[in-house]
Amino acid sequence: MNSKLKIYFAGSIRGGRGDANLYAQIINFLKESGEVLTEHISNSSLSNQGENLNEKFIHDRDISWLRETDILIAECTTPSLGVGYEVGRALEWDKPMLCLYRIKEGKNISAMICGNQNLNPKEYKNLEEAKEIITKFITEINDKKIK
Ligand code: 6IA
Repeated sequence: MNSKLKIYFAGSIRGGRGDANLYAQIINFLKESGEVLTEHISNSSLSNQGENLNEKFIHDRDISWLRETDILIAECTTPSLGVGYEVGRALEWDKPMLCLYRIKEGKNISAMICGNQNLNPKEYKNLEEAKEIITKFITEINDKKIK
């Protein structure tokens, strides 16, 4: 029997919370396909200062989730050092990943993300399009798991 797909969703916290609602919608959609380890990223009460948790605790917990996850889905429109770091670590560990981004005034996706095909960078315009891209990606992952 297949175990539930573990999904690490990465999105900006201290980099800015402008897309927090969108993260929530993406996470809700991802929950139909597996277990989202990082559900707190959509928490609307999480400001760009975050929770008052011990920072080492947050780092170590997130890295251990990243280590155990089956896939990483990063929303990269709002530039975030943390998201960039997670993408880099996940790449080293050969985690299948999808880096979603929108072209938005005032936000320019880094060439270090959209210039590396191994990160699977995908531009999208709206939630519906993001869902289509995610569905295609997760279907491919599940097909590989079955084979
Ligand atoms: O640099 P950023 O804060 O934008 O980095 C965001 C990314 O780092 C997310 O994808 C998270 O996985 C991770 N991350 C950063 N801060 C937190 C956090 N609380 N809780 C969980 N994951 C986090 C922030 C508390 C802190 C501000 C005291």
